[in-house]
Amino acid sequence: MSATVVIGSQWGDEGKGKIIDFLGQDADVTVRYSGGDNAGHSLVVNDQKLALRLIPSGILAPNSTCVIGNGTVINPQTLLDEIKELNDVGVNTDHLKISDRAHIVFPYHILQDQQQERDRAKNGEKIGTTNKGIGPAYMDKMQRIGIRAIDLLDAETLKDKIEFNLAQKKRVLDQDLWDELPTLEELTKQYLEYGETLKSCITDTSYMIHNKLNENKRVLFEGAQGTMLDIDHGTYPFVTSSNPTAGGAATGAGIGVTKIKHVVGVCKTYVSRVGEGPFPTEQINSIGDRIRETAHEYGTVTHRPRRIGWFDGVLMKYVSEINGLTDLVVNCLDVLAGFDELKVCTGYQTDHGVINYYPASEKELENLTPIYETLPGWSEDLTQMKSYDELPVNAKNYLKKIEDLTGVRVSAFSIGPDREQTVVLN
Ligand code: 2SA
Ligand code: MG
Repeated sequence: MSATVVIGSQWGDEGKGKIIDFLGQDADVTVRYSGGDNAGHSLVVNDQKLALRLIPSGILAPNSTCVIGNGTVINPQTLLDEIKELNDVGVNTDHLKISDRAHIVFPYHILQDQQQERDRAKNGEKIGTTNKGIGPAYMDKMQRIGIRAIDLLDAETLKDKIEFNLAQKKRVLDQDLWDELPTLEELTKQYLEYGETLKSCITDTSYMIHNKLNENKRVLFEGAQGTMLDIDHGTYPFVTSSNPTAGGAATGAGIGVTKIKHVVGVCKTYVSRVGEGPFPTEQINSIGDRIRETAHEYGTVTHRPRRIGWFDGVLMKYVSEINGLTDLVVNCLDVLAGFDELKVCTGYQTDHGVINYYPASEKELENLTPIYETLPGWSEDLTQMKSYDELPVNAKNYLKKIEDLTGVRVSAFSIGPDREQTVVLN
């Protein structure tokens, strides 16, 4: 019996998809447990680039079972588009299962997302959401008015629930947004059709995962987004509305925390963030621009340019504790080649002294100054290297520094986007 959780240890886009793809080769079950189509895992397989939003990357392993767990919010149209996209390139999706308890995203959630961003913009406090209706879908879940996958299979229940929800939404949407909504009849018809199409995948996935664990199968939980976007532990309110952290795997898939044996944190050698919110080590200068262009740091889903900053040891220590990391995978070591000097943040200077924890206060986060340690860079191209031993000494030292700052063992690093460009350390 072994369950591993892979989580993003920054603000998303750490390259989790690649590592999950790598680990997923051995997994019997792969599970998404949080978020919705605001996530985006890009994978390169046989020179083919695939962008998955809802479906676990493990879908590519033909013998695994793929689960979209109860902790997610599912936009059925996105899911069906994704299934088609995979089928079109010859990937079989028959092994995909959706939790009957997962919540469903409706068009009014997307409009409500727009409404909230519009309202917040008036105070200059936009979150910069992905505009997929994620926050409002989770709001409805918490408000106990959400519509779950199981409801798509019962016409009467579905219609009643949509009717109730439309009455609620009428109170919160501006007229122009309300006018964009389909009618009760149109929505019911459309979502019943989704239910009909997805019927064979909708099941009690928690029960399924339990059975697999009891059969000693290997289960891999695929984190979406990143720890710093967690609703509880991230840079609130500039966060997403779910728990991408490791604990979210237990609630978002319906398994006991004692089943989780390994928690793998994925990070980059630098930090990136999309959307608004605090980012202590951000580099709005030629350093940030250079890394963004070298590493093509643009969003998979929204194509927004990502904000870039130096590696933040304070943040990463916090992240390793919040998740109980057992391993760290460091991506994008190749990207830093050619810098004379590299900086890593080792503490925060505040007006009440130096701190080495991640503060909750938005004001404190805005006003602090990172304290950097400077390390010598390397000029060698790392992309073709096959082992740790081949690395230039300064690259080795950089990895060692990451281990020292986080207190977590680096068990693999990557030097490019391909599956072969991952080096596992023993
Ligand atoms: P939302 O739409 O309510 O979840 O947005 C709230 C904030 O969370 C940020 N956010 C993300 N940031 C980075 N990556 C995300 N997802 C993809 C990924 C993105 C991609 O997992 O790789 O590659 O295009 C993601 N999802 C949400 C968002 O920017 C807001 O700051
Ligand atoms: Mg991404």
